[in-house]
Amino acid sequence: MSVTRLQPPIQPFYGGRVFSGDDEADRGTFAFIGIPTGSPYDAQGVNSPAARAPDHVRAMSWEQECRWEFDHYDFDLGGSVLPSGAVPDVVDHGDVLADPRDLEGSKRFATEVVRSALRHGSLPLVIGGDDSIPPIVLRAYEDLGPVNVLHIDAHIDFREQLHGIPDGYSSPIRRIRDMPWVGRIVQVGMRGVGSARAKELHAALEAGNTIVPAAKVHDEGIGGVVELLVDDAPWFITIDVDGFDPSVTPGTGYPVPGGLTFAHGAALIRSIAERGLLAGIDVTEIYPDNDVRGLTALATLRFLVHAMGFAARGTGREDCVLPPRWATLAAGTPRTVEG
Ligand SMILES: [Mn+2]
Repeated sequence: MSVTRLQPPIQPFYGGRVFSGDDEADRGTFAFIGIPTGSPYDAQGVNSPAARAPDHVRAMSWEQECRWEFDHYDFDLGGSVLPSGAVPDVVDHGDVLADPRDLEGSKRFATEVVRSALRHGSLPLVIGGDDSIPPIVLRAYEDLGPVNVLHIDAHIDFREQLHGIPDGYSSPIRRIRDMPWVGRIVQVGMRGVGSARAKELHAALEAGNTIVPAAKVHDEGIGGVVELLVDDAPWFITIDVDGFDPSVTPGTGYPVPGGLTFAHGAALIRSIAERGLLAGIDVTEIYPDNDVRGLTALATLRFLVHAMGFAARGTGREDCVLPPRWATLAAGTPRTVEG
């Protein structure tokens, strides 16, 4: 019998509600989900340094944003988090605590948690865990597709397998590429030793992925990448924090100099969300023990705030910010805005 379970949060993200299991009560606009364990390469990886990331981000949300002053002017958003000044309706589902004796079952459970959030009409905001969790998350979109994927990372993560394991943190984009409901994949931020040999790079290009090295963004600006995101099917954004410069996100396992800036990341999130096309977002490879003054949690928090704020502006709704074509597919009828 599996002991996989949801561990309720002590400090729910952004001062939100704790997932209750009651269908009506759990219909939040935003669903915060911690997935500390994915597909580890060894026993230590079950409880990797990144496993403590969800609480690290939750704590930063209380320190920075949860002073019950949600009507403050946010210069990044051009207003309060939600245009009305209302408090964002966040349901924190807690963390999926894996059963080390049944990792496959734990992964299926984690996918089910994301699927349930989508069925409740909520936009998933997922924190890993190491970079093996994106395929676990994307599997929840099977019935909703097509969905495009924007991948921000120093590494292309396109290994067919490593140590005999096909879905570890070196392979998430390969596994996502296998999913028939995934459309375009744009990968941004690659540099250094990109977690791949030349043959993996060629495989990713042959599979149709677009790869934009970090140096190209520094040379030519982020505008060229924004133009690659023209496809109007919804986009899921998967972030390995090592895609950003270590000065932005120092708390990670594999820092690489020359990464994307905070402004680059913000521009990418905004371009998708303000068109009403944000399908969800995950952030992986946050190592709280390596963090410096919480900067990594802070950058992550701000990216999530941008995602919430621009998704609300992009869809014109504050109660259900899923891409409009999906909002009606979610179970039940999206609640109407009051007042
Ligand atoms: Mn990486």
